[in-house]
Amino acid sequence: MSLPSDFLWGFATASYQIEGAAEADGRGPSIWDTFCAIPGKIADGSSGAVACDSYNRTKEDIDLLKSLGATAYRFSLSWSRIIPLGGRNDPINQKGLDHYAKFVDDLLEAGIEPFITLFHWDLPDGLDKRYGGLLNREEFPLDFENYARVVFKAIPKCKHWITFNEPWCSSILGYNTGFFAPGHTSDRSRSAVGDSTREPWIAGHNILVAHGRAVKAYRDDFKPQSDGGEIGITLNGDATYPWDPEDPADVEACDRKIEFAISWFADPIYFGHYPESMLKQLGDRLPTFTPEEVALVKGSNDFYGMNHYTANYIKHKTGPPPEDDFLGNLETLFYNKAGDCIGPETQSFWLRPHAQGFRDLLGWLSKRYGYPKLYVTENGTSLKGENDMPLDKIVEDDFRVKYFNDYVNAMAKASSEDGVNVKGYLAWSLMDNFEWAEGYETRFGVTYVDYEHDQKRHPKKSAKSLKPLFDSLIKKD
Ligand code: GBH
Repeated sequence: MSLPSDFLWGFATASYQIEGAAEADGRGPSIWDTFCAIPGKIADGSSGAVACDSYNRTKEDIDLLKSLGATAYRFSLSWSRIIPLGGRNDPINQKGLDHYAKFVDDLLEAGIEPFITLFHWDLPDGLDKRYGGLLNREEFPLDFENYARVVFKAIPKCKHWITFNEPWCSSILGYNTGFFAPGHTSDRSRSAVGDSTREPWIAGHNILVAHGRAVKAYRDDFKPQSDGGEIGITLNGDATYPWDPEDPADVEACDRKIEFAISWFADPIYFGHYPESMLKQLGDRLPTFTPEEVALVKGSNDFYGMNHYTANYIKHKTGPPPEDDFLGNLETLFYNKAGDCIGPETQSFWLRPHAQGFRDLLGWLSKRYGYPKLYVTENGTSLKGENDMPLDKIVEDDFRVKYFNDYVNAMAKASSEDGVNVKGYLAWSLMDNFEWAEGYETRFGVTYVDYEHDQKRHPKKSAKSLKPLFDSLIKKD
């Protein structure tokens, strides 16, 4: 069991979750600044206004990465730091751009490969207000392409680009359940605007086209001079097992669940069309690709970015699904028919460790999409009750150590025994941070951040567990 000699590993974060400095150096607001200001949207009433203050602590963060032995770091850019109003005719904020260019220089100087995510959910609020943000089929892809070009030009030394993080979340949580910014939903007790039956599928479609435009721009005008630069999208998805393995309808629902989560985006990217199961259930609520859009989207991944955390048992539902269903007419469960539990509880209601699922899903994806080059761009866990423990207990996070150990070993088996072409792994997350609608109550970091005491960082046991693990698995040439 091993990983290839050129395998990169490290940690991941996202701009709104760690940077803070919300008004520094000319940054404009994002939809998350606006969303957090609405009472009731964030569990602890907090926001990313200060977060881990990483905007002002780049040296400290790079020193931390170095001390943990990381060879790669994935972070995202705040679009509204670079173009405060967001659009292609709006002014560029040179200070914001310089900040990220310097950060990349400093990472490279420290021997750490940067992986930049262009969009980790923090859309400039100006674009949401101006034309409905992700819902605008004409404007949004053009503005995203422009933003991407500005960044490609300013940061030529970065060789690994991720266009969008988890478009499923932006679409479903942003426009169906309304749990995430901008909070649209059909539920009028929670939002004055939204159509859960249509908007998520429109947002998803426009993200795909925007991704395609940015990839074309990179390949046409930047990749040739980049000495091996590459670009792809990051998709999230959980592993699935039938609730009743004897029931063919449950077995089929397992694939359908992954299709509604992952293939919604990956099928257009690899095959040029939406999955049959989605067309069947959603009909004309799923937008149709124009030939120009297909040309942009099909074949637009240099690598597949995989975010993965957990697994579910899947039970099919009978009868027609409600119009706002986004799972594929099925239930996701933690217990199967025989009463087996998928994994232990964590602080996140949706997350139960089940490492075999990682290996199985790596295999499923590789088979469906022709064994593409793949980076695991996020994997990690929260820990039940961690936030309420004393610091000396928090830093002894054996549960997280075991999670990483089991998941990384499962990945190494997929690599050496199942033909999976995985070339990198970024643990979520370098440090505790703003966990979106859950605020600061749920911690995913390998480093404890003391929000009461000047955001001081305390590495946990898990932080130091990854280097020996990868040292033992990566082949030496
Ligand atoms: C990642 O998403 C994010 O990229 C990262 O920013 C975040 O901090 C990290 O997870 C930890 O949460 O029952 O409808 O509310 C992980 C994938 C998909 C997990 C949506 C939570 C909630 C589904 N996420 N899921 S719902």
